[in-house]
Amino acid sequence: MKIGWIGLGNMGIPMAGNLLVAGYEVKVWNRTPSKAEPLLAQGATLAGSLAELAECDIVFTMVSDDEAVKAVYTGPDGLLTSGARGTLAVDMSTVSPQTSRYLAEQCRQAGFRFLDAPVSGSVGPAKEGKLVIMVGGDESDYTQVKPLLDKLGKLALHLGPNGAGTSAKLAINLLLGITVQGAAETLLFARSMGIEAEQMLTIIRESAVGTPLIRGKEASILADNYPAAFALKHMAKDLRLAREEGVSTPLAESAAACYRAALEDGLGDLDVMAILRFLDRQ
Ligand code: NA7
Repeated sequence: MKIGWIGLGNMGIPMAGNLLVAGYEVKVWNRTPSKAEPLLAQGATLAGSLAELAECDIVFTMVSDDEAVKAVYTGPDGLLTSGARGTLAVDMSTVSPQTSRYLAEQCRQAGFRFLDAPVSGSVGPAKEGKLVIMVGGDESDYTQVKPLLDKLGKLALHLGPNGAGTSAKLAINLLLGITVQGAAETLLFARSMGIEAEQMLTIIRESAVGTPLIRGKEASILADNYPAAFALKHMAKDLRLAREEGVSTPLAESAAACYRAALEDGLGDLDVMAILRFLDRQ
């Protein structure tokens, strides 16, 4: 089976790498081709164009946002210009459910099949093959790709028609955004009353609200250093997309505004936990 992989950012590199480790033949494409180097060293081959990848049996896409994914599929030199027939395209990017349904229709018209299959989990779980994968689309397409999803994640769930995967992803990331901001506010609140971060992190870790998420951020918080495992700009995007779906709950509104302000303050390329630095500045 020939596998194509489009998008070699923080997530795409370790995920495509896991397919190589599992023994699959993987051909890759990235807008900035130099980012493919680590995968070429692992045995991947580099595609000269997006259209070349349509000859693969399954093509994964893992790019930033709605604009990027539309450029890759329906842009002037995009995947769908190739005229290939029957290729299964699996979009693992986080985009709006509306965009997933649009891409599914564009794929259908071009003779491709399409699944939306975004993931929960950042760079660590991506490297370890422990992502949670939420899938929308035809069940038979899901069944075909499931063995590969099992190399990328610890759990893959088929949730319904196209758009169901991205809908579930926006929901889980709403909880992620609220949890991270909640932890940041808790630490600042504690500090204002003389409880230092190290002590408060210990209390959170040992309490019922301690989560692997916050545990994984402890070193960053204590060092005030936020290399992106999941970039803040993506969190701001996901909360914006949730609102565009008509979700309007009190915490969703508040978190969307807060992450947007942090993005405008220049923190977008840092990890989502940098919301702490933003709130501290306020
Ligand atoms: P990154 O590390 O920001 O990587 C984004 C990728 O998307 C990277 O390969 C980019 O190529 C690519 N990209 C961005 N815009 C375009 C356009 N217009 N055309 C083609 N390719 C593009 O994101 P992550 O890997 O952390 O996350 C990926 C998704 O998972 C995202 O939806 C998250 O919300 C969850 P570049 O290397 O810049 O040329």
